[in-house]
Amino acid sequence: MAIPSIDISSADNYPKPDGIKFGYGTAGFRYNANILSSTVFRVGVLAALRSRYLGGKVIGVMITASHNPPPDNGAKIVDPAGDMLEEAWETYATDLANAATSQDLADRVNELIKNLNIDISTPANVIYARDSRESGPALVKALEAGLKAAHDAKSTDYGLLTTPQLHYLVKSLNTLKSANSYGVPTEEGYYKKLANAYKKVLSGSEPYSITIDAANGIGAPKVSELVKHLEGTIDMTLINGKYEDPSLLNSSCGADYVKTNQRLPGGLDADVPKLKLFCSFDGDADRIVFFYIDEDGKFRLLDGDKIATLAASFLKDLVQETNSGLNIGVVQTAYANGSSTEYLESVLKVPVVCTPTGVKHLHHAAQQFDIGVYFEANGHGTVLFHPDAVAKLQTFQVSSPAQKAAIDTLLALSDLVNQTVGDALSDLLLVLAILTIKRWNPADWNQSYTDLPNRLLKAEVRDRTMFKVTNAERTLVEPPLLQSQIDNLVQKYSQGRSFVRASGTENVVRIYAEAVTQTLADELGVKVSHLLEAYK
Ligand code: 16G
Ligand code: ZN
Repeated sequence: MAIPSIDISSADNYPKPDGIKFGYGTAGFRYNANILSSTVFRVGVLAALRSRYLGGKVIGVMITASHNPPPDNGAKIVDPAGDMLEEAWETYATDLANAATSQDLADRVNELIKNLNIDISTPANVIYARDSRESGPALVKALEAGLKAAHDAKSTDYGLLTTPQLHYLVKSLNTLKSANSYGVPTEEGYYKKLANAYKKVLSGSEPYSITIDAANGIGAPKVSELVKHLEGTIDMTLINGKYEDPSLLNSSCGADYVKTNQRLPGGLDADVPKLKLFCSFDGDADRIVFFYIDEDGKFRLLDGDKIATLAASFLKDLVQETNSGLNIGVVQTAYANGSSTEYLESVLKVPVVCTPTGVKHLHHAAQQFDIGVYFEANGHGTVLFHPDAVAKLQTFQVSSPAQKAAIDTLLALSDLVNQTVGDALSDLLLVLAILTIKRWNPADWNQSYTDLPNRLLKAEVRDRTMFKVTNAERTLVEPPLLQSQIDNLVQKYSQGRSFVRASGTENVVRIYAEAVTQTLADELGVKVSHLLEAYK
């Protein structure tokens, strides 16, 4: 008789709610926490299978709903290299989550084992952590039950972490004792790696002063810990740091609030000093945006596009000094402001690739360069240093002190910047390092290019799956004719650009419009959204 793949009796404790179809989307599963326990149990089962399928490599599971409101939660699986779950397995995750009964679940699991030829006697190894949400501990119990039901997978609970810290641990554990070991696989190891790299890049500089809005999330205690390791090399003030009160999470604060509303987060004094740098994390600290008040008292956002251009221009200069011939590219999505793309291509002369929305797409495209900078406008992103490029720099024959200094800085940056996923803490240090070296205040940073006015709208439609896109989401192929109607509108606007795509996280279609003035961008956006009324 075949060995039963999972212990059905414990699956019975986590029945799937009726009438809901779960989907593993760009950011894993994300729903109201009340309906999530069956799904998280099954994530445990799948993570154990994934680990066995990969010969016992360490797989991560993060319990978080990022910038969503406090009642939500979610789960995402981290692959051995610290990147996102392989796409084919997203389908398996969705399939298991939707099994109606425990028996149905066991059948689907058996089928997977058979189809993928998984040896279930291979020991599985899964690590997990959660953000600061109230529902976290109960969902961790469901996850542990799923891991146990899947033939007692070996597992380690890392408690409260930011999402990128868990990614770091997964990669570090899987590269332990190898020639290219990523880091010491502990939370302490993470802080030390970042702090040492920062100190190397910035020896002897004055500490840069910044106020951090931590969205009342897990980023608050973690950035405070990081700052301790930085030993006075940054001058940080923390606001919205009440992570112990989960009802405050992302409430009128955090990266999503600041980016969407283009305004200061709550929790600041009325009198905000001008030209002082601020930043906001999201709820699990994998996303960051910066901002400041300019000399005229106006709020100015420095979003993912501004981070990408700052990093690309700095890295390009450094690479030139090394004379190493390494190439640099930038990866953006259709939401990147047209001015940023223009600046990268025409002024910096850096190649730009556009991919569909979602970190995994940008990440894969960035891996094609020696140094790949990727950022979504919303502040998700990082800089990837290709392992061959790092090896080349490490063994490079230097001929001048300037060249050596540039190589040392690049190598330190490859340690400073999280190589697994966008990381608010690591991106924060990257930006501060560049601003310190350039002696720039936020206005100096902002003046590289001026954003084109833009407008983001959403529309409810009867079925968002009918909106099919191509060309990295910039062109609709279905419904027929809609794209040519949009094109007809766009050509009437100076510097006009607009596209429509179905959201991956909400039941809506998003409309983006850009034009030479705010009035025109608004008008174009509204006109395009009128076109969508036919699909209500
Ligand atoms: C998810 C993605 C984020 C993307 C957003 C788009 C990850 C980790 N997160 O949150 O990168 O910007 O979805 O949302 O990939 P939308 O599909 O609703 O526009
Ligand atoms: Zn996040």
